[in-house]
Amino acid sequence: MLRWILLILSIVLFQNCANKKRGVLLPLIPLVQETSSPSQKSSNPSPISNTTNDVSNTNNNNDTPPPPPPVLVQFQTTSSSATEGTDSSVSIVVTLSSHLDTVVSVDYQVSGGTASSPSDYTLSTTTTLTFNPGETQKSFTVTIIDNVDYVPMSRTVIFTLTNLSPALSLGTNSTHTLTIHEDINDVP
Ligand SMILES: [Ca+2]
Ligand SMILES: [Ca+2]
Repeated sequence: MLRWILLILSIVLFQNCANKKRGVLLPLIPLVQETSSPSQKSSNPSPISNTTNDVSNTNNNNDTPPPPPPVLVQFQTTSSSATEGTDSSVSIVVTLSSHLDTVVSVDYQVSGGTASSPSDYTLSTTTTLTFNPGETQKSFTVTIIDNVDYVPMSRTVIFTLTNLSPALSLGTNSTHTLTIHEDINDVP
């Protein structure tokens, strides 16, 4: 009977020892797996981070280019002159700083001066200058009137530009002064 008891105790002790060993060994498996998986994770993420960097770099490279400088519209010169009785007309030139691919326009108008219309000068009824694609220069004509009145001084006509197309900006030569000298034949 004692032998049976000792035998059973031995079996129980052996199983406990075996269970304890399993208890130690079994956790080794997940530990090994966890140890190996981070190394795999650490080796794989690098391309991802590089890809992210590449994307950011690509975004920087694809930034929209800066807008082109504005196209300036202005008078070619700020002044001109004509003599009544000698010059029948004067051509005043308006320019663009560079050509465009679209049609743009600007209006010219009289904004001041001492000359009178129609006794001293006349203008075309159309005061819009239209620049077709590729054009950078337009002009308008001022007709000088040969009257019989004598004015002991020169007269002026001041022109300005208005109603610019959105693609245009006003340049430095934003006004033009035409001086009309008196006709010596009108001197009394
Ligand atoms: Ca005259
Ligand atoms: Ca006159």
